[in-house]
Amino acid sequence: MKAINLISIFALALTISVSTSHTVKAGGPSPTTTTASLKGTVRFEGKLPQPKPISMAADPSCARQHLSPMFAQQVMTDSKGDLQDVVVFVAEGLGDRTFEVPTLPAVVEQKGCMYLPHVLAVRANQPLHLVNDDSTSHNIHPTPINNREWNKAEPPGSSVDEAFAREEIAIPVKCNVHPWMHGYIAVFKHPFFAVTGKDGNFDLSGLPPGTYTIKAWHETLGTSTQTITLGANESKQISFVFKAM
Ligand SMILES: [Cu+2]
Repeated sequence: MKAINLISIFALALTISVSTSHTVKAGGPSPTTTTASLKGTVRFEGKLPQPKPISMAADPSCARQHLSPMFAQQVMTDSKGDLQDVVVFVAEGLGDRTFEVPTLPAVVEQKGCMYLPHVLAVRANQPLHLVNDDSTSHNIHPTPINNREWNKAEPPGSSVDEAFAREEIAIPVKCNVHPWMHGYIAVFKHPFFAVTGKDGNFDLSGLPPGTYTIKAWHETLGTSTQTITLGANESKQISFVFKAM
């Protein structure tokens, strides 16, 4: 009798432990899970490509918003070579974890007949709010490969609400009215991504311990890849260097 009781207690304990580990796996890291920190910088080395001037003469309402000459926002660095607008992200290593999708919209402004930001990264199915701040009409026309293509007119002061359902790095976005207007939207199924600012820095902290493929994507310089292993509570720094082509 005693032995049977012990067996049933053991079986119950086993069931609990199996279902617990299953919950953790399916739900992603719980708040009590130890995480690792991964930070770094992206730099550009070599001779900068000649900046491509933009002429807004075709639409005087665009041209008069800029006092200085405008250039295409392609290879953007500071004086130290820190590279801006690079999407740094986890490409592999998260397994089948799933993550809650933010309900707060990501915003793209059309301002001065440019896309702000030039490169945006969002989550799949995260609301995307695209605003026209100009006194002229724009349209917004993403040309994805893995998502649904759409093309919407945006009269002055109007906005468009959309979302992309699937991961894609990165979707080109253009305005058919003003051919110099273009940007990119990178879409992720997890929260471990960053877009470098003027200082070229990125921060992918909060990663569960593990081995990851980290990629850095730039619109004209291509993609660079590194593999990194992070232990629990470990902090690591990595850097990416893009060279002149
Ligand atoms: Cu436009």
